[in-house]
Amino acid sequence: MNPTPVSLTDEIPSALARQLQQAQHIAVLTGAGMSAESGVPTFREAQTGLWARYDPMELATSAAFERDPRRVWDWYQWRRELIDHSRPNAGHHALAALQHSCAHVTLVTQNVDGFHQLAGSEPVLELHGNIRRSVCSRSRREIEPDWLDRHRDRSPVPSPHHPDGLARPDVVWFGEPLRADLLDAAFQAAADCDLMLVVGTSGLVQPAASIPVVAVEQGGIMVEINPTASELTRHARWHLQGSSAAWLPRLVDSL
Ligand code: BV8
Repeated sequence: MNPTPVSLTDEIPSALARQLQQAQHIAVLTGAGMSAESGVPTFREAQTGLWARYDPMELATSAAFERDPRRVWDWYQWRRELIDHSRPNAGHHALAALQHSCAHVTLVTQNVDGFHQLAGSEPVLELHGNIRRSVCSRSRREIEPDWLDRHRDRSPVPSPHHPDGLARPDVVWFGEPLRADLLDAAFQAAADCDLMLVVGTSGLVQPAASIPVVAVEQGGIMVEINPTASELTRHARWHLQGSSAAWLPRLVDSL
């Protein structure tokens, strides 16, 4: 399929507006591009500062954590700091408004920053976890923030739940399985929806990137929001070229 490109200076095509208005079940998959305008670098943009020389794909693995827990823990502390000083943007707020105004919206995210919830979205299927939570590296039991506070001058931080455990972020690292219940719910939404919004993702990371393909294979219409083409663009009926913070408020206002 060759998607119809729509630029921010174009009117929203009437056929697209109609498909949005008539959709009974809208599924949404968001990626790191969703938070770009909140000042959080996407996964594939060069990292800034002291982390510029590290590849996130290398650091976001259990092997990296076993090899050098201090470096991986410090990287996540740096990202948490960045996220704590950032806020959800107009795109996050538009999706929250969509979820509250439309009967059936399933929001699935690959992001770990919690911005969808901060903007008021609920429920959010966080396929890759949430960087704001920490768990024991051995038992995977959640570690309370006050324990981390009491040990904030240590890196790595010992776990209170296991003598050999360390605190690790509650995220899914490369090579780790996603929570089956969340993944099943995401694929079920793709199988049921009549329209799937795919926002700010390169479509490179699996199995998340297969979710929109299921939607299209069952007859759903895929609408992509991304300034550039991605691995998923070829499945899209419409490619809204531009940022999510600009496009999402426009789309939601048109409903
Ligand atoms: C697993 C948490 C199995 C950590 C992340 C096939 C099937 C299954 C697995 C695989 C497979 N093929 C390969 C694999 C392995 C691997 C994988 O996908 N590798 C890829 C890279 C080749 N997958 C896994 O390892 C997964 N695990 O399947 O396990 C298993 C089963 C049983 C037992 C054991 C194992 C786990 C994947 C999850 C990894 N964790 N995050 C952390 O964050 O630290 S993924 C990470 O990348 C982030 O969550 C991020 O969201 C995600 C995806 O990237 P994107 O969101 O797309 O971001 P990206 O930077 O790539 O792109 C940004 C886009 O935004 C761009 O297109 C850009 O144009 C656009 N953009 C920029 N600005 C804007 C914008 N868009 C809109 N507005 C803007 N302003």
